[in-house]
Amino acid sequence: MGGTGTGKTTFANLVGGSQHLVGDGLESCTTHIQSQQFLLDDCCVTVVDMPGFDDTNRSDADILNMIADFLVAEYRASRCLSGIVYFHRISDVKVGGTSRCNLTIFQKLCGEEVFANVAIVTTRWDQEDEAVGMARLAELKASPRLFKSVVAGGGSVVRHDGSCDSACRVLRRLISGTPKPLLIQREMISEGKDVAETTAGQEFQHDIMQQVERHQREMAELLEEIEQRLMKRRRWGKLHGYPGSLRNSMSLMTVRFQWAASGYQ
Ligand SMILES: Nc1nc2c(ncn2[C@@H]2O[C@H](COP(=O)(O)OP(=O)(O)O)[C@@H](O)[C@H]2O)c(=O)[nH]1
Ligand SMILES: [Mg+2]
Repeated sequence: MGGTGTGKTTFANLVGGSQHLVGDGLESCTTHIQSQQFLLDDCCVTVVDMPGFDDTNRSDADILNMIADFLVAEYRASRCLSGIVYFHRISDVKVGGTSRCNLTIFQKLCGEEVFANVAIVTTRWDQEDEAVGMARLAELKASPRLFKSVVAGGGSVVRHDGSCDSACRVLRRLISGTPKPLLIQREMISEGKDVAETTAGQEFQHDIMQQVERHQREMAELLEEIEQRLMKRRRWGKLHGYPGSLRNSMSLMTVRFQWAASGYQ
């Protein structure tokens, strides 16, 4: 799992030897969950490649539903994941809202009990100065809002140099662990929750509502500024009806935005 363009499919192709499309352009390219099986040290391994949450063509809600459906079907078939790999580009200068949100939902999807089976794989070391990359890695590991809880829960943060050896090292460590159900699997199957009621689903809705509130605040500020500028104008008489209609269309936009956001509930 991980954001779009972090190198998930490249990694899966490298270890599994398949030719799934990697995204060379600006748009996301993995639209469905794709898996492949291969032998690693005489052990039959299945790698599952997920689309990223910040997909170009599908909403985050669609992606979360898709991942949840897959995990539920696996758990019903008595299969648990031995390991979960989260990809992150070390070359990212900042960890913006989208990356942070991806990581939080990932953590809520897994649950702390499974962190020991998590490997956070950092990619694109070839595009970063060694010292800068190492300093950034240390910061990511120490930051409570980023990798710290996974590390504290026994997960590893590894550096992937793009080689098959490096990718196989990640997998060897994970397949030696004990497969455990993820939090979302326990919540949906043992507790009978709907995806929106799970910890990951709740986090997701919380993020959406925060975005709605931020947009509402920005719109209110913009409206205030427009109204003040209009008030200053001498031609006020001519424009008399304008602020009211502007306010109406902004209210309508807010309602539409909330309606779109509530589509997930
Ligand atoms: N320079 C560099 N490019 C990479 C690395 N890993 C992946 N890529 C490139 O990043 C792009 C997106 O990779 P992809 O595997 O499709 O990412 P996904 O969206 O996470 O599946 C492709 O052009 C890859 O060749 C890496 O370690 N270094
Ligand atoms: Mg992909």
